[in-house]
Amino acid sequence: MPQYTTEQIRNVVLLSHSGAGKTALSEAMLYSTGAITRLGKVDQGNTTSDYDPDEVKRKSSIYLSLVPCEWQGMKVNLIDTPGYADFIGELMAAVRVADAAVIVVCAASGVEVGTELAWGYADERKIPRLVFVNKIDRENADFFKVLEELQEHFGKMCLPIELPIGAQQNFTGVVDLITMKAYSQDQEGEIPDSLRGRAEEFRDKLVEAVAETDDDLIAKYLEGEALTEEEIRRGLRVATLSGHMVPVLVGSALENLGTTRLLDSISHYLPSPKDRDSISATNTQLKQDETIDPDSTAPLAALVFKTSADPYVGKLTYFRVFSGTINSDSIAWNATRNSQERIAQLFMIRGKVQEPIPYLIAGDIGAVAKLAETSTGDTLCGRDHPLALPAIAFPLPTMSVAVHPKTKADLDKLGSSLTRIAEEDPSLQVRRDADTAETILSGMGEAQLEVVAEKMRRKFGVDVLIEIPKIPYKETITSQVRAEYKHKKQTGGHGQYGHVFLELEPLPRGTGSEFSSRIVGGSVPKNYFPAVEKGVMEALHEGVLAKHPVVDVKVTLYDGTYHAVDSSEMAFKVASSHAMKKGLSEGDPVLLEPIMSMRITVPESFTGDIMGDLNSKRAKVMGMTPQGGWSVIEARAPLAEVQRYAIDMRSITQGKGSFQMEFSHYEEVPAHITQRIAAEGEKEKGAKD
Ligand SMILES: Nc1nc2c(ncn2[C@@H]2O[C@H](COP(=O)(O)OP(=O)(O)OP(=O)(O)O)[C@@H](O)[C@H]2O)c(=O)[nH]1
Ligand SMILES: [Mg+2]
Repeated sequence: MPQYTTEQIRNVVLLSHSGAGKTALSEAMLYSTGAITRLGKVDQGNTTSDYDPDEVKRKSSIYLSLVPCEWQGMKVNLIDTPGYADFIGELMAAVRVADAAVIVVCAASGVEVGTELAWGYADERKIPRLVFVNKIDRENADFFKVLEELQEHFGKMCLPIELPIGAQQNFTGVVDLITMKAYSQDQEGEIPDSLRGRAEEFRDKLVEAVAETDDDLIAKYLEGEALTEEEIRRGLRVATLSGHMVPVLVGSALENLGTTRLLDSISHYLPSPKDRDSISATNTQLKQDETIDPDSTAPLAALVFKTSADPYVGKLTYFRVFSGTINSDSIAWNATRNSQERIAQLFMIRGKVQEPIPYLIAGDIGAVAKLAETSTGDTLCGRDHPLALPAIAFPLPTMSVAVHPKTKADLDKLGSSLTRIAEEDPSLQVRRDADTAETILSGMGEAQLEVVAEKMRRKFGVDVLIEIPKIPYKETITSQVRAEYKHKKQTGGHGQYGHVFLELEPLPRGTGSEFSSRIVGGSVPKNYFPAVEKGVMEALHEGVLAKHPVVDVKVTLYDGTYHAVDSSEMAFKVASSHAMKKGLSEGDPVLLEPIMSMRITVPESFTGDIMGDLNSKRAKVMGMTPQGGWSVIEARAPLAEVQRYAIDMRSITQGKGSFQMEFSHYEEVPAHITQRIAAEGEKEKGAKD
C-alpha cells in the first residue's frame, strides 16, 4: 500500500443491528477495491472480517475487525463490528477510534433495536454518518418504507442521495439524485420514466436541505437559481460533517451492488482525521490537559483499542495514532502505566493478515506485536512528552456464571486461560468467590460467556462447564445469647479439660465479627485466650443453618474453668467451638443474602412490565425518573432473583433496555425462602456424601 497523508484517511466504523450485512458489505468493499480477489460469504465462513473459528461457526461477528481498503486516492480504514448486544464492548472500542460511521439497515427489516443503539453510540461520540440501506435485493425489501422509519426515528436529516431502481429480484441499479442519472453495474443511463417524478421530488428536498446549511447557497436557491453539482456536494459534505444531514444510500452487499458508490460517498462526505474537533489528552508529566493535533510531526499519542492473542505473532496490540508518527523498531512510552515499550515491526492489519509497514502517521490505524505491559485503553507516546488519551469506556458486566473445570488437568489451566481471555476482552471480568469457592466469570450476556467457554476449549484445551453461580449467603444471629460448654475427657493418662462461657451479640449489618474476653479472677488463664478465639473463629466459618459463613456477631468470653493438669489449648478450642454451635443455634439465626442495587433504563412504554417483573423478583423500587422517552428505574433486588436479569430484561424490552447492577449490602432472607435454601443445602450435602 502506498503512503497516504492524514487528509486521505477515512476511519469508518460499520454499525448495525446484528445480521443487517456489515460483514458482507465490508467484504464487498474489499473486493470492489481490489484488496481481495475472491468475494467471501458469511454463510460459507470465508470472509476477511469473520475469520475467527467461533465467528465462522456462528455465521456472525463476535470481534471488531480491521478491513482497510484503498479507493480513489483514499485509505479507508473500515472497522467491522458485531451487532449482537453481548459483544458491545468491541463496538465501543471501535467507535472510539473511528471518525465516522456507516449505519447499515436491512431493507426488509428496517430500523431495529440494534440500529437505534448504534445511532445512540454514534451520537454519543458525535461522529458524522451515512446510512446504507442494504439487502435491497431481498424479498420484502422496501426502500421508501425504511426511509420513513429512519426519518421517524432519527429525524428528517436522513435524506437519500440515491434511489433504487426496482427492488427485490428486480433491483437493477440506482438513480443518483445529485447527477440525476441512472447507474446500473456502473453503466450511466437516463432515469427510467417511472421513477422520474419521485427522483425530482427527492432531489428538491435534498437541494433545499443542502442550501439551508449555507448562507450563499440559500440566497442562490431562494432566487430560483440551480445549484451546481459541485455546490451540492460541498454543501452536503459540510452538513454531513456537522451532523445536520445524514445521506442515505442503497444497495446489496451480497450482490455487490452500490458498494463503490458507498465508497465514493465515504471519501466525499465523511471526515478525514483532520476534520474532527480537536481532542485533548493529559500531559502526565505536567499533570495538565493539552489539545493534540492530528499532525504527523506533533508529539506521539496513540490509543490502544484492542489486544488479541494471535497464533503466530503472539500478543497483538491494535492502536490508532491520534497525533504524531510511530516507527517500527523504536521505543515508545506507555503514559498510562509509566513504562517503556519496545516497538518492533509495525503492521497494517486486514482481517487476520498482517502486512509489515515502516511507520504509521497521525490518523492511521495499525498494530504491533509482543508489547510487554500495554493493554487496551493505554496510550503510547514519547517519553519526553508523555500524553494519556481518555480511556475507552467499556460497559460493566451484567451477567455472571461460575466456571467449573471438568477434570483435574482442566482445573490447573483454568485460571491462566481465563485471565488470558479476559485480557483480550475488557468487558469480561474474572474473580474467585472465596465464600462459594467458585471461579466467577462476568460479562454482557449468555452468548458472550458461551463463546469464552468455547475459546477455552479450542485455544487452551480446557474443558469447562458454565453454570449459574452459587449465591454467597451468610448467616448471623438476631438475639443476644449466652452459651456454656465443658469439654472433659479422661482417657487413660492425661485428660482433656476446657470449660467456657460465651456471650454472643448481633452486630449491625456489615460490621463483621469480633472476639474479646472479659475474664475476671483468672477463671480461664490468659494463655488459653488465643485457643478460645481460634475455636470461635472456626465456628464462624460455617453457620448452623446451611453452613454459610457467619457474620456480624460479637463474641465475648466472660467465664470458664480450667484444670491445672488436663487443660490444654486444644481442649479450650474444642470447648469454645461447641459453645459457639450452641450459641448460634439459640441466638435466633437467620440467613443473609446479597442485595444488588440496580439502575435500569428502558423505553417508557416498558416501565409497567419492568415494574411488574421486579415485583415478582422481591425487588424494592427506590425511584423512577422519566428522561426524554425513557424511564430510569432505581431498584434493589436479591442477587438470587436477578442472576439472569440480562436475559429477562432483554426479552421484556425486546433488547431495548439496559441496566447496571452492583453489590449493595446483605439483608435477611425471608423465612419461607430460608427453609427452601436450607433444604437445598441438605440435599446437596446428601448428594456429595
Ligand atoms: N439477500 C441479501 N443477503 C445479504 C445481504 N447482505 C448480507 N446478507 C446476508 O445476511 C446475513 C448476515 O450478513 P452479515 O454480513 O453477517 O451481517 P452482519 O451485520 O455482519 O451481522 P453481525 O456480524 O451478526 O452483526 C448473511 O447470511 C448474509 O449473506 C444482501 O445485500 N442481500
Ligand atoms: Mg458481521
